[in-house]
Amino acid sequence: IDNIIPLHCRKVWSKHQVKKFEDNEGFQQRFIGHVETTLARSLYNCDDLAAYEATSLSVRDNLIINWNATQQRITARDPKRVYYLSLEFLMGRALDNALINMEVEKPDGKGMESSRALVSKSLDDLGFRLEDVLEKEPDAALGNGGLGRLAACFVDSMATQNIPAWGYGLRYEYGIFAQKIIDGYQVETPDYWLNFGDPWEIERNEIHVPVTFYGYVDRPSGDTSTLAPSEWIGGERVLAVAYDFPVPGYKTSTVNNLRLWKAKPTTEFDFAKFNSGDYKNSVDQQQRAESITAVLYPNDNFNQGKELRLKQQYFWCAASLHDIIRRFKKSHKPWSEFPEQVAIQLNDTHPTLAVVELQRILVDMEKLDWHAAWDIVVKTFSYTNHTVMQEALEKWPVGLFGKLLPRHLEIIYDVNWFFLKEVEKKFPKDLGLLGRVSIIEEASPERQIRMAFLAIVGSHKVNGVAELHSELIKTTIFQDFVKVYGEKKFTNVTNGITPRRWLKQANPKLAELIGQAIDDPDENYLLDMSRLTELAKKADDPDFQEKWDKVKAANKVQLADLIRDINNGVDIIDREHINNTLFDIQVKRIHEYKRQQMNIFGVIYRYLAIKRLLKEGASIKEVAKKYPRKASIFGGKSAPGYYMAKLIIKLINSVAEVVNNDKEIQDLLKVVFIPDYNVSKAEIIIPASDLSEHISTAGTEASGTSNMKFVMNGGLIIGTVDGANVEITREIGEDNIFLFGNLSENVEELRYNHQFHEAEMPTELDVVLKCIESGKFCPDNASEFRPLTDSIKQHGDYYLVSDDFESYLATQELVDEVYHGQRQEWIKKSILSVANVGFFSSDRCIEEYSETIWNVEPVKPEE
Ligand code: GL2
Repeated sequence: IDNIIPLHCRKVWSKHQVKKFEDNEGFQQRFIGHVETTLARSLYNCDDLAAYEATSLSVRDNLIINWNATQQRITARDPKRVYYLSLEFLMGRALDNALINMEVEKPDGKGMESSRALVSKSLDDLGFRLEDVLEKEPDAALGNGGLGRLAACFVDSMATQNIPAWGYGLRYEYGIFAQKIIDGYQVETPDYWLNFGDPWEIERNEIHVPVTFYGYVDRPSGDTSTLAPSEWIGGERVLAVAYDFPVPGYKTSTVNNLRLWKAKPTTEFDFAKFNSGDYKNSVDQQQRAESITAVLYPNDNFNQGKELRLKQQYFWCAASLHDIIRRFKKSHKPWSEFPEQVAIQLNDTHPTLAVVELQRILVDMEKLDWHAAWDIVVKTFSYTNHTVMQEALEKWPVGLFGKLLPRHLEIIYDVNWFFLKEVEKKFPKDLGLLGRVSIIEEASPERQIRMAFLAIVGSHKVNGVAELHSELIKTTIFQDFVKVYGEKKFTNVTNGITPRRWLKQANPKLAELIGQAIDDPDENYLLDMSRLTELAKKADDPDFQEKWDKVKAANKVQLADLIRDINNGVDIIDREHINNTLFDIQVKRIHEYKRQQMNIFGVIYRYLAIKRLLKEGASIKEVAKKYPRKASIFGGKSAPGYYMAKLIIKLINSVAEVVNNDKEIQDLLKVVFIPDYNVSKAEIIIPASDLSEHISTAGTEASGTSNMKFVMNGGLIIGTVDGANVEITREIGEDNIFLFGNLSENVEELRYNHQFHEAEMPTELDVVLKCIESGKFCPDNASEFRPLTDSIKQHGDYYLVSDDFESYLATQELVDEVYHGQRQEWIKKSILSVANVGFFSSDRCIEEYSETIWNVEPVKPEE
């Protein structure tokens, strides 16, 4: 640089170097500057939305300064970098998170503190309330659920730990749909989150990558072997344009980058079409480019197999790899060192095409020998599996695939051929095995590409996301691969969550109380959550218990406010008894395997039991002894095409209608469905829970991450022995969790039995199902919920509701006893749970990935 830019120019530049704001004055100058110039507004028409934008732009300025420094530092040191490829990043809101993570100097000059107080005070002086300003930010909801939120937690932790890491994804114009509930039914409306623009994104029109689809393959050398360098003559070209989102770490000046791609038409114009008079069509075709990144597919744990989805995947992989390689080439190192410079993590199989694309680039463009290239590929990639459910595993019909990506299909066939040769060498004549592990499935009516198998073959490590799940993949879906590769290729990294968002941001009162209790008012423990164990000493202290309980009560009031708002200003939960009402919450995607149906059946059972006691002449007080106050709170979206899940939502709302309007039961039971569950609602809901439900059929939920969030906020769990519940139990102790139900090793047999024997209904469930079938909750259409009851009675009860229902109810009774009968015990359990939740910080995950999979080290800012 010194040689290129003359000294006098450098002097002028450095004289005017942009500085970060560090005090109220500095912030206010920035803020007003952005209002008056960037937004072209004035004091007189600056509303909360404009204030949100100006605040974000001002904070972003500071982040960009740190971002530049971080990127320069990394370029100078040129360490190994991590690239986290995820089709989903469920980021939620950015401003509050940035305020918490970004530090400014303390007013007394003695050290640093979070910038939140400074900005709050500055806004106050300018006539705005930070709370109102924060509320103006729409959620960046570019994900479906746990998988996308995990990616968001991971980028936070990577920045916090100064890992040189970038996230790569897609900039969907429409995130996950907004859910409305109309007459009890889910109605989807588009989430055009970019309506007012997004102050957090930096559009980089200068960074654009051409991406090709369709066309045919040519081998200019005349060599007919598909292993020879080939030329792919594409039929359609679009441009990938980069949009960057700064990702600030906590208590560090490191700011990493999340790069999302948007599809745009190329400026090339189809003159042939134009000249033939087809101007309109030639423009239309260009326009279609933008549809690639228009919308996030709203399926969670389900593979739909649509061509546009495959297009999204290739578009994103091609653009990201191009970017990664461009950066690698700057250091002029030989290709053999690529895996020492680059680690690419595949978040599920969605980015598996990147494996094939890298092989294509190395062989076709860089002219490396096939095997040398493949060696580099495998050392570069690693793959995280997030599910064992068949319906979620990605497969592509070879016809569709070959049409869109003809050269990639050839490469996959060749990769498979060499892989199967290796297998055959190890296990001669085991034809069955060859068929079972082949990347190409000989299915009818058409062959399919098994993306998970391709990801395994193309990676050096494969990990599951919780211990139980990582064991299960080895004994079920990937069993044969363990035989081929040995155990060592398969490992576990149990999921985690960022305590900055899920404790500090969502529950500032609890974060503060913890800081006081463990003598850490600066909240450094958020960087080392093992320090929470010091809380255990206070678990029996009545004063501390009272403070703890007060925080919970205040959070419950906030949730009650939210519920009142969605109910047109009318309270559903009795305000006077909030601290005496057990908030029992299940919020997550609606899925049969997650068993919201079992939860609502339990609610119906309770309701009927209360009614029966009243009918038998018991007083409400007597009934309350057996069935004390409870609010059953639900939230979550169903995939738009998932009939059963939508019916579950309707049932919950129909039950709510009956129960909440039944004067006779006098508020002993309330049922609430919170529409449009998203990250910012989660930040209000989770801190308010007494109990949360994680009740999937054993062996189906790979990990779950909301279970960790609830525990971190002092809620207790009722759950099955599934996913991360197992390790949560190990960490917090089995006395502090309410486990029930059959174990995963029994599931297969139970399912088998259901097929051949008349379903044996436990009496409790029988009563509930009969009540539903009677039309009690849908008098106008008595058979409405028949598919739900039939799936249990007639269709084999695949999710084993009938097998777990009795132990579920019994465990709920135990919950009531402890919550209402031994409140101090309850609070003690809550404190002890938080004391031992440290393991589930996503910082721990990133350390494990860095050490055991990526082999990367932090690049710390100079002190
Ligand atoms: C999921 C799993 O269902 C969930 O149990 C897990 O916690 C997350 C993150 O690992 O991944 N798999 C998946 O396909 N989705 C998930 O949320 N959508």
